[in-house]
Amino acid sequence: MPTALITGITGQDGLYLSELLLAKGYDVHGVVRGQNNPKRELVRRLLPDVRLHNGDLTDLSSLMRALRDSRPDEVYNLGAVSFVAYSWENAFVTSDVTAHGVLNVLEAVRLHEDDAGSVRFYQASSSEMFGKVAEVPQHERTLLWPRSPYGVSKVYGHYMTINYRESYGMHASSGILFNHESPRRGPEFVTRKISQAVARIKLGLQDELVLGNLDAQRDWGFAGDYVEAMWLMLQQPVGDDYVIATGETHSIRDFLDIAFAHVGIDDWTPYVRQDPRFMRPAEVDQLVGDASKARDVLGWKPRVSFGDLVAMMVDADLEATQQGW
Ligand code: NAP
Ligand code: G4F
Repeated sequence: MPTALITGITGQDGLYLSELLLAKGYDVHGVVRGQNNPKRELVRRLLPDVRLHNGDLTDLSSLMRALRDSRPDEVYNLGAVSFVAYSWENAFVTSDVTAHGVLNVLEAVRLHEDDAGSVRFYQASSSEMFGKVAEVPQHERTLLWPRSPYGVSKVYGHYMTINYRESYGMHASSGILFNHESPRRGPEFVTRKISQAVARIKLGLQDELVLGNLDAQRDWGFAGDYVEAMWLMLQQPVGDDYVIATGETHSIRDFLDIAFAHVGIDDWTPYVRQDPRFMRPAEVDQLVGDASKARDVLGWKPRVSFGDLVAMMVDADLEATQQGW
């Protein structure tokens, strides 16, 4: 039975990846931070077969201990301060976790490998690294021009992963994932903020949705499809970098159109107000990825369309709101 260790197991992708690996027969271990993290119970409830280890990306020895105790064949580094807006106000914490945390995991794997042999490593890189995009669509060799402390931190982790591959011959892969969403998406991200609000407006519990920039465009896919690409990368003979995206881009307005129409509201303008509070110091205006390398080498392609993703999220929030979850 192969063994996997996942940082960020309590997050959206950590939960989907755990389910995928358990279904494939893996022994799944996860790193959970904090002395009283409420998400620990969530993982225990949803995934009773996963084994949890205390650890923090900023604490090298805790990661070494998690590796020693789990003895993984594959390590997926999904942990991060992942909210771009938050990263301007907490740039040092973001750098500690999202940048230097990657170095800590790579070091822990390298030192562990000296004793235990080869371990395959996955780094959660991001389309946010493309920032002020140099070309459309973006691919693996597109210039990186990050526009936030989060984006800069991801560039550090990305190049550090490549550096460990080249310096130590490590089987290290970097997935440059474009935005991916699901009913498990954190409520701070725009898609979930919209799907929750649409459900509440439909049910008469809310009458206004306050947003920032409605014109930014994102290449949005379904998280369940994207974790499959992570696994596929680690099944290849050598580590490499892959863009994972749908190849379609949509604005926040497009998302609003479909989400409101799904509950029978054709004109959302009376419900939506823009507030400078939600505008960013620097914006990433348009992201759209070219995932042809992943299609050709990994045989990966997205399954869930943009329209189906929006509908899935709104339906899940309607049910959750009605059930009082
Ligand atoms: P998420 O839901 O925000 O999950 C982030 C995870 O990181 C959580 O489990 C969180 O734990 C953990 N974490 C935060 N600080 C930590 C620390 N100091 N030590 C250990 N763990 C820590 O993010 P996601 O959407 O699943 O994304 C997974 C990864 O992919 C992240 O690295 C993200 O930056 C990257 N990414 C995401 C997307 C996307 O569209 N979703 C696109 C590209 C790249 P707590 O629960 O304790 O907070
Ligand atoms: O949903 P967002 O916060 O996601 P963002 O910034 O694209 O970052 C996500 O995707 C990255 C991949 O490219 C990941 F690496 C990262 O970890 C995260 O998962 O914002 C999307 C867009 C932005 O242009 C933002 O300005 O929506 C715009 N927006 C407009 N109003 C808003 C809001 N975003 C949020 N969060 N809240 C608003 O009220």
